[in-house]
Amino acid sequence: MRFLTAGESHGPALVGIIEGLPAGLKIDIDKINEDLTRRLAGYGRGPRARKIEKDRVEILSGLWEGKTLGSPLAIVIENLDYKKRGGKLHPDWPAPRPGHADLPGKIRYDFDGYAQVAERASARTTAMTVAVGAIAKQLLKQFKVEVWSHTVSVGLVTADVEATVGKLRRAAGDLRCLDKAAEKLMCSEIDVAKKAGTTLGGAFEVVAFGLPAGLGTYVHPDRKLDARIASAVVSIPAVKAVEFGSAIAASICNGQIAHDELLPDGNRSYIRESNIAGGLEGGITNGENICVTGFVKPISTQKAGLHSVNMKTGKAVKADYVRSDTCVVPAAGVVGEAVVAWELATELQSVLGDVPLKQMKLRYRNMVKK
Ligand code: EPS
Repeated sequence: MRFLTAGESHGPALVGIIEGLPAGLKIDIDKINEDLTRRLAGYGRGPRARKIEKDRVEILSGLWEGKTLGSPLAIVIENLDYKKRGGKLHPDWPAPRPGHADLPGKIRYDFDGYAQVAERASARTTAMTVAVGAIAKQLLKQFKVEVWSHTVSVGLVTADVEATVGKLRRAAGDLRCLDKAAEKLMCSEIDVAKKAGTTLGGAFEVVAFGLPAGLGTYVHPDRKLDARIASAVVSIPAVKAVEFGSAIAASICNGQIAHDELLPDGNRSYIRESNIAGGLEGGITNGENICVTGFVKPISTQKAGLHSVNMKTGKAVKADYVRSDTCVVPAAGVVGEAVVAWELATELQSVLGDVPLKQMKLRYRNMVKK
């Protein structure tokens, strides 16, 4: 399976093509739209996500009576902001925003402005990532695999939670944080940051439940499932670091307490009482939940502005501001679910083969029996 997306932030639409989905998968459009709505939500989102965009997918090909044909799925999400502005190009600005792709992007593509960079470098494009991931989730659901996320921290406030599938399915609220006392504090921190004209980062955790042991491989670096998931999570705009399980804490422990030891289960097999590795050992699933945390920097567009240079006059200025979000951590978590789901679904298909869903399920039954 593979996918491509296209579309600019202020263009008419975002477009996606998924190629290689198995035939016979019933696609629930409402479920895709639910994820799109979850991505637009969250305390600290800016005026465009809150008031202008109402993301909905239209699927133009690849379906027959709601089920996949095995042919490419063409997906469209309209940018309502485009209509609102009458299709006018977004005006350019003279001083690049430090932290954004503005400056390196202009150098890379030899543009004469920054708007041309920001159109595609915008996190707006993650709406299509979420639509593609929502379809991957529907494929995984056929194998009883579920992928969810929650907000772990915003600024200095960290949640104290154990994320279970039941809790995560129901995770709602302003920031999709499972620790409601921490969520309240996070919202206050966002208010303070907004008032100061600045932004806040944080962390989200994505958890995949129900995966069998043995997916992925150690035989080549680019095929290691942890490496692929890490790459996918870091591809999300503003995500600058990734952690599997409790890797950061483990890095300061000695080897006696940094691993998930095996205990006999009384049935010639084993159990584990911890998941420090986050469900992956040697680039292969070990049967525990996959737990991956994405660390989000505070977004660079901010009202108070950062020191920059007006490249037309050479003068010191503050970077321009039009509108933006104050905090995007919960939205990034929904994108995290999408990219993790995609990696897991493609891995599962590569193991089970490019066959219709019915056959995939038969093969899966044999695989998990062993
Ligand atoms: C974004 C800048 C803002 C955000 C946008 C991401 O858009 P604009 O420049 O039009 O104000 O609103 O996020 C979304 C619209 C979205 O759907 O997530 C950026 O520069 O990344």
